[in-house]
Amino acid sequence: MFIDRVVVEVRSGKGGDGAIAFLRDKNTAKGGPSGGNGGKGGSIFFRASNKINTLINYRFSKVIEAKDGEKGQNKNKYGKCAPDVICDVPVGTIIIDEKTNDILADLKNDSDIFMVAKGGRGGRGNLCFKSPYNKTPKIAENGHPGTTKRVILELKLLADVGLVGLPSVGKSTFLSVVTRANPLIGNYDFTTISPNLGVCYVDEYRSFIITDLPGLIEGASKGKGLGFTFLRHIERCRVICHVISMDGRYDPVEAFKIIEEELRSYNSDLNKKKRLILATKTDVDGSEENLKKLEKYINGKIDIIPISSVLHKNLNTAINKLFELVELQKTEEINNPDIQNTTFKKYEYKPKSDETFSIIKVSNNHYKIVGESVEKTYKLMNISTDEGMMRLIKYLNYIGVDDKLEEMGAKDGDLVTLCDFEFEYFN
Ligand SMILES: Nc1nc2c(ncn2[C@@H]2O[C@H](COP(=O)(O)OP(=O)(O)OP(=O)(O)O)[C@@H](O)[C@H]2O)c(=O)[nH]1
Ligand SMILES: [Mg+2]
Repeated sequence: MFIDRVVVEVRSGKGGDGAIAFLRDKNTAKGGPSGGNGGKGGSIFFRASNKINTLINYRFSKVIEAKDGEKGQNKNKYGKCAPDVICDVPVGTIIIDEKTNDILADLKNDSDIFMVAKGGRGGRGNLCFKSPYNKTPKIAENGHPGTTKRVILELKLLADVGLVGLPSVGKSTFLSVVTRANPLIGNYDFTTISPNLGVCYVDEYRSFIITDLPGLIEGASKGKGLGFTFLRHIERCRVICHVISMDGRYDPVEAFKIIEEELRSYNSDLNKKKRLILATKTDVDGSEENLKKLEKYINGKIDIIPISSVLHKNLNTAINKLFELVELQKTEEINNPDIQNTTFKKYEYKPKSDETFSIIKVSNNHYKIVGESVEKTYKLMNISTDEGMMRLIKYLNYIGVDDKLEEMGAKDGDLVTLCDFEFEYFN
């Protein structure tokens, strides 16, 4: 109905493994360690785009994968980083963690972007582990694994245009001729019992979404007929499109007044929405009179487009006009700061334990790890052996040192010290 919902699995890439290598050429027969770092795995992002309106593409590609980073090589050559994957979703998409039900991001504006799965960082090559204690380390880190998670993409506020009118005036028929929607159409009242949605293409690149709402009758705002449940959907539509039949069953001016009154009684804010009138069934005998009557009453205050869905008359004019109004409304939304307060829930750094360590920024490119617990653990490790060094690296990783350094803005190559041990930061 009004919620498009898909579940997708995202898998970011693993970081490339660091290399173990030693320089061996005719000038340096006994050269030192030269294993390069692995490349970063690709991350996955969701980006809001005004160019698309539905999540339909994600119904077919249920798994989104980024590539792994390449392995480090000898002569200190870094492995290549894998490209990030950016997936466009419609503006208004909410991203929810399937497991925890947490809202991870609410992409409200065009170009809002959210990293849903971070690529693993590359492992350090053995060159990084060279130290006075261990001049020829034969160790390298493996690349960090990527993240796999299942997320729900949910899109509310789908309809740009809501077709409103009395029953049997041709709302669903119009929807069916300007979109690929296949709503039930019938020569009896209340054929539509829940709204249908369709994407209306102005051309290859421009489109908007229309919904046919169940027919409204006098008293709908007080709960009469079917309309009440669906009146709230009109609140979410950008443009209200009155559908008034020229077939003479209802007086067109009365029909317009009834609908306006119901909208106003439901929520007076609906008055502010942009409107267009579609005068339908202009192929029926006597329709000219009704059209004239309506035009006289409206007196140019709202554009009236006479159409016939049966004869496909004037449909393009109606589509273009509706698109114009939707775009106008979107521009106003962009300029209105009230509508612009995008709230992101970002990845937050969560230390495994608060007391384990903290990091001090000593200078622009020097960070110091301090803390009773981390220093004590360090002293228990024998880093003159490859195994001991590896254990230390894994431990620092485990307690979240790398994440914290990243959060503090460390750059590749920055010096990080812990007591008398030093190493280079690498992300
Ligand atoms: N002659 C003529 N008949 C039309 C036209 N458009 C729709 N109809 C007919 O009008 C009747 C009602 O059409 P619907 O599209 O179901 O009307 P609706 O407004 O969606 O009705 P509810 O869902 O009941 O509110 C059907 O029999 C259609 O074939 C038109 O342009 N010309
Ligand atoms: Mg209908």
